[in-house]
Amino acid sequence: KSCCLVGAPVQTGASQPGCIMGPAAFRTAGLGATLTSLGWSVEDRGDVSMALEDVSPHPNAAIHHLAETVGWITALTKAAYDAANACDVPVFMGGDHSLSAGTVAGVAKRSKDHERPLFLLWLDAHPDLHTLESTDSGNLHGTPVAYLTGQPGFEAFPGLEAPLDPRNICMMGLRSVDDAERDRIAELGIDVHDMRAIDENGVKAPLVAFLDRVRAANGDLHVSFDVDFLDPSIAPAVGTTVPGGATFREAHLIMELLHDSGLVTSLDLVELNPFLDERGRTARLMTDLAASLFGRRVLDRMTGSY
Ligand code: DIR
Ligand code: MN
Ligand code: MN
Ligand code: MN
Repeated sequence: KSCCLVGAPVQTGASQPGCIMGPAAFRTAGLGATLTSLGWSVEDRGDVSMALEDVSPHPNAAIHHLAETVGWITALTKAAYDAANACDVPVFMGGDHSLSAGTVAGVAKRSKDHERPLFLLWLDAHPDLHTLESTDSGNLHGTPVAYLTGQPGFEAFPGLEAPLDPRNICMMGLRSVDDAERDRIAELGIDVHDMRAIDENGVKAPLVAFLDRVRAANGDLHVSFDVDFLDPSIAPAVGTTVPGGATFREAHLIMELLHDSGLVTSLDLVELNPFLDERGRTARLMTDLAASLFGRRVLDRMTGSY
């Protein structure tokens, strides 16, 4: 089985700089060598680069870096489509979460070519469901899921060839949801497991139920993993920490169940800001979590601490 690494050094969707260093931190943490050691054939396709798009300013004055974000989404849609055609499982190393508007659009186009429905597992403290009208922060990393499900108000973004069915999305880990996003979750019928639900039910039952749906539909599965899904005590290198996140064991169990399912066809690792960290701790944790998704088992795991 083959996987390819694609760097997406995007930081214009976030409020503070640093995610530009994410792909370099994943490479420094040895993501490629780790996946090779697990028996995968790995190709590092380098970093995608962005060309500024000519977009007019949006009436919502809070929005910043719209032209850059549209440029990234355009470039990443194409890069993700090409990567999904070049290897079994592309891994997109971010970069802030605005990049997923491009990576998911690109892999969705490939799923459409193969007449397979695309499912999306969104591991995040936030639902990232703002439209350009509803965002108060103006940080475009808060918008990809609204764009990908074809919500109105994204005229400035590239036209979507294959919008996602909101019923094919499962979100886990939510604990910071804005009012407009809360309304949209209800309206779209997205399958949401917030931290309260995880506290009560654990991660296994809801994840297995979702994976059963993916399998029954013969679907492709994209996993979008925001560092802030994790508790800040184990993953401090992210610009938007929210207390009460997933534990080390919950996160590894999710990755192990995903591996066992054999269903994952693409992965984003996003929002890593190595500037906020010490000694690459969070990059190394994210790399180990990716290793579990690619087949490392508990009895093979390295000893040591973060
Ligand atoms: C907030 C935070 N909902 C916003 N979103 C973040 O700015 O729209 N997403 N941090 O990852
Ligand atoms: Mn996010
Ligand atoms: Mn988040
Ligand atoms: Mn569910």
